[in-house]
Parts: sequence; structure tokens; C-alpha cells
Amino acid sequence: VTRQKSFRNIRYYSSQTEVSRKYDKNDAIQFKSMFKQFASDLLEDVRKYDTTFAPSWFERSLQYNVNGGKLNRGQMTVIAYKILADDSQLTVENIELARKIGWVSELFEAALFMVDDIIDGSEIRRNMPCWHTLSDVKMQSINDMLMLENGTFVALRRYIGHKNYYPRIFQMFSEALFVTSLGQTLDTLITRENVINQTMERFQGIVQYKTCHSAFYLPVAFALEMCGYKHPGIYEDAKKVLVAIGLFFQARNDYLDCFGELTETGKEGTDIQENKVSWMAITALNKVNEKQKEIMQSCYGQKDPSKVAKVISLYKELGIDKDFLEYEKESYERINNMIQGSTFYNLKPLLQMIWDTIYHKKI
Ligand code: DMA
Ligand code: MG
Ligand code: MG
Ligand code: MG
Repeated sequence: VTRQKSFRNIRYYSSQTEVSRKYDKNDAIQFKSMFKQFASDLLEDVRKYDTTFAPSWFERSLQYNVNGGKLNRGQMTVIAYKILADDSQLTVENIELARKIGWVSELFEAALFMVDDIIDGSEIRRNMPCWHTLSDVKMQSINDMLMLENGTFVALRRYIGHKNYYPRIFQMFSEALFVTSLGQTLDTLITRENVINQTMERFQGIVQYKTCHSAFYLPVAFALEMCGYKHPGIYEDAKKVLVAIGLFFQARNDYLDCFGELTETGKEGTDIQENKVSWMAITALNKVNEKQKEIMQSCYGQKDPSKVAKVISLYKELGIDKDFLEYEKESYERINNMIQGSTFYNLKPLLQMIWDTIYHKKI
């Protein structure tokens, strides 16, 4: 009896430390619940400098802007690490590190969205007023964005400063910041041009930088880096597919900007008003006759609600909503084929999982 018991104990102990490669509900719960510790670590860094007004202000900003998102990219690093790590790397400690890097990515994303909402003239995100619209925030949000953005590097140093992959991951974050803000520059500057002259290539040229790089490539690249993969070919392989997934994701974001419900997306669309080179506008322009083109010319990119309504009814008349469903189906096959073609064996199940998740999530 005693031997059996101790045998059971050993088994029990080993099943406690054994890490599954599957990302399940429990992983999601553990990820979510790390926010508290993450915020408190950042606040500790703030308190090293100031204990008067800064900690409570920053805490409020973290709660409002970093907590409560979809947590897609944060969890993607953990999912990727679980699939890519070899058996000896798959430890509780390393999973914890991937989770921390995941939260740093969430902080990074919050900074990007804070500015995005200012430049896009957005007022609602996650069913709440955008941070910059709050009466006691306003222009202060520019500095708050800098606090979040630079908090990224402070947190990174705290969590992985002792690791040999720290310099590479640091560089990846700063590169992503550069590439994404470059994409956002294009996204904004293009709205000063006539939408009639825009093309799907333009759309892709902007989206690969503003969305694909930091939302899709970065989480996977972090995991590859943590696992010690050095061959540039692996990163390139992953990037090709992840850019394709990101383009699809932004096309859906653009579709929802126009046809999504506030209850579903938690935000109100501004793409038509802001003269954005969106998937919707480009798809419409590829189908218009002269008279319909005239409607795009005279109504797109204007705040007047009746003009916005005219653009939306033109989209309906042209069946752009149905075209999107068609594009969804076509993308599914196309990206599945791309994934099958990726040569590095470990990437296949990972990319497939990311793609299935994004494809079925619908928001
Ligand atoms: C999002 O594009 C891109 C970044 C880099 C934040 P978007 O403005 O269409 O996003 P959203 O629809 O969430 O405002
Ligand atoms: Mg926006
Ligand atoms: Mg934007
Ligand atoms: Mg959008």
C-alpha cells in the first residue's frame, strides 16, 4: 500500500510539472489572470521615480487601455512557444516567460490603438469611450501613449533582461514599432489622395506594415527566437503566411467597420468618413460604373451622415457584403494551401492553428 501510494505521488508530481503542448481553457485563464501581476510590476517601476500622482494615473490608464482586449496577440506567443519548443525547452518556467512576453505585446498594442483612435477620429473601442475622448484625458493621451510604449521596454527588461534572447527580442519590438508607425503614416497620408485612384496593391502595401507585422508576425517571431531558431529562412517562411493571414484579418476589420454591429465589435466605424483605403472601398471601386463612381467621388471621405449612408447603400447595391463572404471562402483555401507549402515542419501545425482561430473567430 505504501509503495503504491508513493508511486502515485511520484506520478502525481510528474503530471503537475509535465507541460502539455495544447493550449486549453486553463492556459487562457492563466494568461488573463496574469494582468494583475503585470500591472503591479509596471507600477513598481513607476514608483521608483515617483509616488505622488504618476502611479494612480498610470494604473488607471493600464486598467482602461491594456486590460479587457481580445488578447489575441498576447496569447499567440504562448501558443507558438508551446508548439515550437523542443521537449527540453517545454518547462513551466519558459511558458511563464512566453506569457510575460505576451503581456508586454498587449501593452505595445494598447499604445498603438491609443494613437490609432486619435488619428482615426474614433470615439468608441471595446464598448467604451476611447481614452482620448475622456474629459480629464484629452491631449494627455499623447503622453499616456508614450508611457505605454516605453513601458514595453521597461517590462521587457524586467522579465527577460537576463536571457540570451533579450537583445533580439528588444530589437524586434523596436523594429515593429517603427514598421507599424510607418504603416500608420501610409494609412493616414493616403487619405489625402483621391480614393478613386487607389488599388488593392496599395491596400496590401499599407496593411502589411500597419497590421501584419506586429499583430501576426511578431508573436510567432518571439517564440522562434525564444526557442533559439537562427535560420532566417524559418522566419521568412512564417512571415509569408502570417502576412497573408494579416491581410485577411484587416479585410474583415474593414468589412466590420461598415457592416459590423456595435454590440459585436465594440466600436463604431469611421473608414468611410476618414477616406480610408479600405478593402470595402477598393472592392467597390473595382465594380462601379460611371454613375456609381460619381457617388464614391462625391460622398466618400466626408463626415456628412447622409453621404456616409449613400456610400453604404452603394456597397449594398454592388453586393460588397456578399463579395466579402466570397473572399472569406476563397481565402480559406488559399491560405490552407500556403500553409501546406511551408517547409519547416514545426510551423505547419502552428500556422494552421492560428489561421483556424482567426478564420472562425469572426471579429
Ligand atoms: C488598425 O487599423 C491598425 C493598427 C496598427 C492599430 P484600424 O484603424 O482599422 O483598426 P481599428 O478598426 O481597430 O480602429
Ligand atoms: Mg482605427
Ligand atoms: Mg487606423
Ligand atoms: Mg478598422
